[in-house]
Amino acid sequence: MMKNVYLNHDGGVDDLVSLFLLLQMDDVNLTGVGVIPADCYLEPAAYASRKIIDRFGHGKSVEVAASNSRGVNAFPKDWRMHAFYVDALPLLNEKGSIDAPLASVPSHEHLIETLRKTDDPTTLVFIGPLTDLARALTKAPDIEDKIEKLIWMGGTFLEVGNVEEPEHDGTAEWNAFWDPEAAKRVWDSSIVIDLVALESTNMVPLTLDVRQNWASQREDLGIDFLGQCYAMVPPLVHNQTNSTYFLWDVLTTATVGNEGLVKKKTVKSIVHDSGVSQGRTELSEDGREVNLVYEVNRDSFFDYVTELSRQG
Ligand code: AGV
Ligand code: CA
Repeated sequence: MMKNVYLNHDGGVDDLVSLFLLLQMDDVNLTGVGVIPADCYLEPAAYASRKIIDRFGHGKSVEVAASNSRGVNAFPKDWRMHAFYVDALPLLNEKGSIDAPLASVPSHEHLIETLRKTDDPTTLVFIGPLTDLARALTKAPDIEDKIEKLIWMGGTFLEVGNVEEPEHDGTAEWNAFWDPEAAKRVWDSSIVIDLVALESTNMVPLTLDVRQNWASQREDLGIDFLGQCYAMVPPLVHNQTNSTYFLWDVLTTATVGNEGLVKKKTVKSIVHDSGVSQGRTELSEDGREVNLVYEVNRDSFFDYVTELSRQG
């Protein structure tokens, strides 16, 4: 059966690779894409998205909508630059023109319109902050009924998150930290949430053997695309640093096509929306239910991503 999927991403290397992967899944009907300028700059991220749809979308027509949302806590500029590098890849610019349409409305409105006009419910895949979803829910509460579930890359219940910023205690994950109030708004809804948190994404760092595997298969156009993208970001070599890259969003997207790669359990949680722990997701009996993805079969995951990418 075909699954309706709407993607909202924030233009990182793993966000753009996630878009590429969704376009390779036979049983996914990608109904639209929203781009939010959180861990990216908007213009190159929207261009790169449209070029990926043109080059790797197998003729599908998918509209891309740019967000006008603003965050609370800005991402480091160095990370936000990555979208410029992907957008400039010769592999995406051979044609010299862009066909995939840009929506005429901002992405939270595009989300509302797309959910309303799609007959069956839609699975939301959010691999950046939840701002556009929070705004859409507040503007059009009726869309909750059209949402099958939300799969979100965000949050963690580990003691240490991945935010290292002044005036913060380090307990949050970045997508929650960028707009903690948006996460809280979504927590307050009755949408079913699958949380691909740092518990599982910490198990899939970018390592040199992963890069080498893709390099040695670069005669395949899709695998070359993976290799080119992951050449732009720092791998885990000796020690983990604040910049070390993981396949956060790619793991999230892979669960759409292959649920068997991960283990999930239901927990109850709240979100801190202000103060030194803002963006922290915390286990609490007073909180709402989320399905926490806490473990991944690493080897099967990388095999799945590589085979899905193969253009043949
Ligand atoms: O917290 C993970 C999220 C994912 O959606 N992003 C990157 C992924 O797209 C933010 C982030 C955390 N650490 C980073 C990030 C790093 N070292 N480099 C770039 N982005
Ligand atoms: Ca992201």
